[in-house]
Amino acid sequence: MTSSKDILTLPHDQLESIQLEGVKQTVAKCYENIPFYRDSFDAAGFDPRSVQTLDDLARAPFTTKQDLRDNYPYGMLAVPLKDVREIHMSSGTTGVATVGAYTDRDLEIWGDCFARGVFYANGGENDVMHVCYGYGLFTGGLGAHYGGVAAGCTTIPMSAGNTERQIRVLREMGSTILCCTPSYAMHIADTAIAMGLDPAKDFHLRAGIHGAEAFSDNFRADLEKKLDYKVLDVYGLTETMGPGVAVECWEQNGLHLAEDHFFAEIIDPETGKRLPDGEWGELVITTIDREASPVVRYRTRDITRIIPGQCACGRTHRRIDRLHGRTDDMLIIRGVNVFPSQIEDVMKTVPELASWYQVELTTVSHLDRVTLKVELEQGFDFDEIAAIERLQRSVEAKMKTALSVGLKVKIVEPKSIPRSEGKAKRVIDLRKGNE
Ligand code: DLL
Repeated sequence: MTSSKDILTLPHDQLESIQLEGVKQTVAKCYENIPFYRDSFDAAGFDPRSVQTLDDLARAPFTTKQDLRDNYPYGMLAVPLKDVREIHMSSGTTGVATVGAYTDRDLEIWGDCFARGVFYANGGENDVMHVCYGYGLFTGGLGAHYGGVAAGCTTIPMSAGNTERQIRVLREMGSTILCCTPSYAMHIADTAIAMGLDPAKDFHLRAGIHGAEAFSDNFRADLEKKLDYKVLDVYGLTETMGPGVAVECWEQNGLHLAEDHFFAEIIDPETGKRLPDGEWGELVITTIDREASPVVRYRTRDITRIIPGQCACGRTHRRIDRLHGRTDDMLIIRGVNVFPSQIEDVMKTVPELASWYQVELTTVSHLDRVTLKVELEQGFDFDEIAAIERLQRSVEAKMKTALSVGLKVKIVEPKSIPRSEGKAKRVIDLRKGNE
């Protein structure tokens, strides 16, 4: 099927008819097959048969990440497990991950949605696509991979890591499209430069499809200069599919939502009320044709807006703006989602540590560096340097296991972290673009 290009230029009123039909089916299916939705719709007095227009959906209750966690592992499935072909999970928070399940058709649609990014980059069968998002439970690797295959690219499943090898393969295979997080793309570029190469000349890249974390316009300009290619932003989340929910086109003026598969609303995160196009708020997504893991009014916590008006590219699917942070305290560290509460959970298992801590995020050669400063519990000897160093290493190892991302632990003297009179400032984000 792969992105029959007609769907991308369908008049918007026709897209809305597709959305209305899909939304009606989604709310009905969720009510029938998922006890969580039956309870939540009943509790809110929301009758799924009452949806006659897209505005009517605003009466349905929201779904949150916590709801998905509470129903881990299979409570949110709308189909029997035998029909689920693949499972992904988002990096767990407080130990419980959220699950995204896919039927054969869901996988096909996923590939189709990411393939749009390839088409937006004017790509296809003449491209060699180098995928170094992580393969595994994270949706980045396989989502991009299915997209590359659906778009007809020669797709290279590199996964992340071993940067020198990435560089060798990029050069030798003549890769033309690079898919990874923007920070990893920058790290590849800088490592290549440090190896004495000029990636603008020695690589053959035309386009990068980068997402999973926010990056500034300056960062993008720097990346484009170093690699002599064009960077397209791709957005997505495990709870609604993975990468490909929205992708930027060659105009680089917002990300086209895949509106034939997702219905998007922007709400005021405080009041929950829908906001008009153009206003910034929280993105809420309802899946239209997701079979295994449909969601109704999922609160993404991501801050964006619908860009009013038509895109110069001529495609009719509405655009969201590049993301402006989140409404919760989730941190995205090298593409991995981390909640401060996960850090606290590990700290609680170590009796020598007090509960006062601070997480400092910095950027070192374009990659996130995380330092956790944590106070020693009173009564333990801070002057025992060797013991403190051993403790630091052991806490680092525990954090790495729990968070799937490495951080540096610095144990500091009791009472040395500044106390605040208001909310404790647990996170100091000194990363470029966040200062
Ligand atoms: O990060 C899916 C993905 C993979 C998107 C590869 C793009 C490329 P999760 O791990 O579930 O899924 O994390 C989802 O990451 O709610 C946003 O806060 C953030 N995020 C994703 N894409 C972008 C982006 C993947 N383009 C969470 N810009 C989302 C800024 C992004 N933040």
